[in-house]
Amino acid sequence: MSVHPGCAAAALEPEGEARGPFVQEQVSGPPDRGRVRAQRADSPAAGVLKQNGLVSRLRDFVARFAAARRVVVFTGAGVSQESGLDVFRGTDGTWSRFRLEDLATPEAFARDPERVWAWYRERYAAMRQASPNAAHRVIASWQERFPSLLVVTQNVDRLHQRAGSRRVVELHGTIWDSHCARCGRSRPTAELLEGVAAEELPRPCACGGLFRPSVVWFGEALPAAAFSEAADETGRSDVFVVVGTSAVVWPAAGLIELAAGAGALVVEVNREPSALSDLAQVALQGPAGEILPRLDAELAAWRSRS
Ligand code: BJW
Ligand code: ZN
Repeated sequence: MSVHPGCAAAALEPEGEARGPFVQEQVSGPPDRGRVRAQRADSPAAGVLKQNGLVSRLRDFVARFAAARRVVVFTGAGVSQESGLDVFRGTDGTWSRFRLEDLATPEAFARDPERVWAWYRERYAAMRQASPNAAHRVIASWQERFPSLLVVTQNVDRLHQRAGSRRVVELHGTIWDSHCARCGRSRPTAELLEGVAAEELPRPCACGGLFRPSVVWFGEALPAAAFSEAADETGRSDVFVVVGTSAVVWPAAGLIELAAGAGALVVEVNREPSALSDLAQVALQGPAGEILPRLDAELAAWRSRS
């Protein structure tokens, strides 16, 4: 079953009494993986939901989620978009303005470290200023519902931690730390940038090497311990919630296939259909900062009823 956009809440109203602006319509797929799309309530499709049994299937989804013992939330840049941070892909994304080969590869840094640092300095400033949004807060609150909850993020902004998430795996590193590209010595990015003019490089390491942000660039391996913890938990998860990622960057995106193959209920939350929409059994389409609070309300309502 796949649900668009953000309609679990409406669909879980008593049959035929969908709340809010959306109703659902089954448009395709076998019985156990039918695709459901939301329509405006005034569309000709209104009322279809009651006839095809989707309400009870959506109830099953919330029931299965609420009963989960092991939950993994996997996030990408979209979860921080409502905190004012840029996503990478799409018409407004970073890669529509810059070439990733100039900014996010070790070769780019070797060629032009000033340019790479100028970009990271700007992003670091934006990330420092940003605050967690409703999506980060709901995810953090799920630790109380699901004590073993693990957040696996591709983001380098630390907004999950700032929202209170305690178990966070950073697959692509963090912008808050930097390390020497030669000897590996680590320093907080804030210290490196303090008192350094915008166009200058941070002071080099004692070994003479250049410091660089501790993020994972294209062609670099992901931190082994982080990836292995993420993969272990993913393989054991009952529910795997994917929020705000285009799911095109590997090996991170492979976790979604791992979850689906291991039998987890894969739930997608995204503004748009993505590369993984076919793998997800439930796809909630809309801004994460709106969808996750609605989903959370459904989980709370389910718990209080049962
Ligand atoms: C909303 C929303 C809202 C918007 N609400 N939703 C096949 C197999 C394996 C690897 C490869 C492969 N083919 C190619 C590769 C190599 C490469 C790769 O994957 N390339 C693909 C692009 C083709 N992978 C790598 O190089 C990785 N390393 C590797 O493979 O190493 C091998 C190795 C082994 C051993 C030794 C040595 C090497 C490394 C990948 C590193 C990615 N780095 C970046 C930059 C990080 C640093 C930084 O941030 O500064 O990571 S690139 C960028 O993409 C960043 C992100 O974490 C990552 C993923 O992007 P994300 O988060 O999905 O963002 P978007 O913008 O793509 O999507 C946002 C989504 O949100 C959209 O869907 C919107 O609709 C949605 N959205 N607003 C909800 N409000
Ligand atoms: Zn060094």
